[in-house]
Amino acid sequence: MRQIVLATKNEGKIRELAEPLQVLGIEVLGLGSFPEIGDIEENGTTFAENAFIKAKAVADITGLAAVSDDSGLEVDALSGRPGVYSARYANDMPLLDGETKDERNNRKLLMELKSVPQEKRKARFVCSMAYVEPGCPSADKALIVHGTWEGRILEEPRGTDGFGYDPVFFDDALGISAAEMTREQKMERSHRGHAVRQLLDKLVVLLK
Ligand code: ITT
Repeated sequence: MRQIVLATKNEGKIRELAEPLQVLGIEVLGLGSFPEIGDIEENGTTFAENAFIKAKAVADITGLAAVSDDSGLEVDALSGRPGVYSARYANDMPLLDGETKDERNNRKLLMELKSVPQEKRKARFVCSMAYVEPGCPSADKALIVHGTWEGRILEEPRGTDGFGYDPVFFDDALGISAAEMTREQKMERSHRGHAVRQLLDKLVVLLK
């Protein structure tokens, strides 16, 4: 069976990505199988660059093809921030007692948008996903796909499922937050769902 390494440490992404890739008859290995892989510096300026950097690093170290996901939230009222810095957005603020990093990001976001009215709270999730084989010389030789998800930022978190910014991201079509969706509903609508379906379509052809 063909093996692919899922090049992410984010448990939320692993929950959403492992299954669709397995459907293709691929054995999906996590980074847990490769403790020698340390932190990979994401020093790209775009989601696509960072996705390539992560997948290439993992493919070259493991000798196996790797799939990565670089994603984040672009908020119109913040001129597209936090964007590629979404994971590190609130690192400048101390964690409150018992608070997770995701909760701190959401707290900062709601603070920054405090005086922004409903109609100006538009935002989108963006995802670039890369499939990279060992020794791949450059991003233009890799398989890179993209997905987006339009929505708006709530005034209070809603829901307990999902991860990251899901509790503050509202989907107008379903009338619920991303953290109130089942995994299936979220994958149907989300940036990651759109990207992974494109990736699967292309992989079916490539791996034939
Ligand atoms: P890896 O680099 O190990 O994959 P990461 O969490 O650092 O994990 P990114 O650099 O891509 O991943 O940062 C993505 C940020 O955007 C992070 O804060 C996520 O919580 C958030 N994010 C991405 N997709 C999301 C989703 O579907 N729902 C909520 N938040 C999401």
